[in-house]
Amino acid sequence: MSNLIITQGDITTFSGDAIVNAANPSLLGGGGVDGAIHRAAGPELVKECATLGGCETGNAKITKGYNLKAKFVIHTVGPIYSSKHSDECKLLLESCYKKSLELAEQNNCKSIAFPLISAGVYGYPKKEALEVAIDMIRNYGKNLEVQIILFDKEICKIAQKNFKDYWK
Ligand code: AR6
Repeated sequence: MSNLIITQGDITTFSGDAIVNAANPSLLGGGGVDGAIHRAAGPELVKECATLGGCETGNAKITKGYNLKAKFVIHTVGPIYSSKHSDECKLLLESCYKKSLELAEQNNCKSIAFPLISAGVYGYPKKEALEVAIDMIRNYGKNLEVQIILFDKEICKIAQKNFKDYWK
């Protein structure tokens, strides 16, 4: 049995130790999964985020989960995809997963859920984004129960077709 499952759903309903947010460098909220997480967590979340001094691309910062079922939110900032700089984008996306998993372990998390970072507004190719997520979680998330929670039907189809061993 793997400690990783890929499933369809809304990450804001995850009840476990931590959910990861695909944030922007301000950490002050936005659209997509970021907007959904802030709406579900309530206004205390942005207040704590405002004390963190932002976050660089490829890095991650942790807050409490407030009204969410998850204890923590780990905010990470994925790269804005550019095909001219695809190698650099990949390194930055890898770093998002590594830093997020490290923060989860440092905070004694046992379970964590990820959205598909950078695969929405930031334009990272969806299949490649899934490959990076799976590789990094397999390498750095060995002590955690991990879910990748997909929202977008097109990405679900890609996952079912290419990564069916993890699909649930
Ligand atoms: N649960 C799980 N996944 C979701 C949810 C949800 N409730 N809502 C959307 N997604 P995006 P990015 C998926 O655009 O590409 C924000 O404005 C979505 O279908 O949220 O990293 C930030 O503030 C997609 O597959 O994040 C930044 O400015 C995935 O989450 C910027 O967007 C990521 O899409 C970050 O862009």
